[in-house]
Amino acid sequence: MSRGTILIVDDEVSNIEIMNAVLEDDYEVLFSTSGQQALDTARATPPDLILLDVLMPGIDGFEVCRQIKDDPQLADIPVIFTTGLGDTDHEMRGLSLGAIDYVTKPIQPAILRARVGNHIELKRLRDQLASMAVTDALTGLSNRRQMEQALKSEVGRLGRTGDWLTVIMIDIDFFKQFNDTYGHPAGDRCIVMVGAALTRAVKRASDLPARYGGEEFACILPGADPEGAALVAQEISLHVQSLNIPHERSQISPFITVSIGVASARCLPDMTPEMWMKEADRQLYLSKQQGRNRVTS
Ligand code: GH3
Ligand code: MG
Ligand code: MG
Ligand code: MG
Repeated sequence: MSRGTILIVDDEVSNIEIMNAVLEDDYEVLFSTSGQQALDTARATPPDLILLDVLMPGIDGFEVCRQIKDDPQLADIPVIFTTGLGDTDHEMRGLSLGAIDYVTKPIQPAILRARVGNHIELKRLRDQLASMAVTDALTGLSNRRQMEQALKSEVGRLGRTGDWLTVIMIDIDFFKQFNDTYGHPAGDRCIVMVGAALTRAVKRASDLPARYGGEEFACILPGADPEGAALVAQEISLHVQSLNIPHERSQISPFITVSIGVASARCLPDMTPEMWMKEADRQLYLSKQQGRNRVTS
């Protein structure tokens, strides 16, 4: 497990030295001696926690905190103010800006260590929860929630530029018979392998393979035109077949196969995520109807 990174921001080097001595054994420590430098460092190397001095020449700590909380890339990083301004008004102001805690100088090493430890642990749990909320536990792929969120944002983005978008739906053929023949745990292993094959078949960093539910998968390919989409869909089909997972009760092949539906078009401003899903699903239904183990677009 990574140790966690802490950014210490203070215009007085002696303060940085005191805090660094408390934290360096347990964390990676980064330093900034001005507000602007702190913002630059945080954007370049987002830390897990920021210890932020209030009184600094140039941009003060309150303003740095405001800018951090305004920046979607940084807003989740916990900020602890470290300051000699121990009065209630200043503490209230810091907390109302979104800081998670307030530590007064002179620094008490044990208190600083404990508070930082608590907040780092909370941040770790929060990150873990956020990642679990968008990940399918069985396959490690994005889950339906993440996929729908990504589709919504792509439909909005590409709807403005009129660029190509492709949505692919994938469903394992005769999977009920597979479970009945080989058992549910083998069914689970089959789903994991198909998910991995799907991941290998998509090429671009912006492509999003996901487990949509049960034995159904989906793939969003931003920018992929019908020709490119058909190639990826064929790749998926071939990758799954070459897993050579025996399926003696499949009516169409001795091995596991998938049926695929492809919706690929220029994204227009009045299109909705639901329209894209419906079209991909309709094409998938046609693949099933026409005999399975095929791609329809
Ligand atoms: P078709 O070719 O028409 O798709 O037939 P099918 O049998 O695959 O379709 P159906 O939707 O009737 O069955 C899907 C099966 O997938 C039923 C369900 O028990 C199984 N299934 C869904 N989720 C899981 C899972 O997480 N693990 C396992 N092992 N099986 C699952
Ligand atoms: Mg200062
Ligand atoms: Mg199904
Ligand atoms: Mg099926």
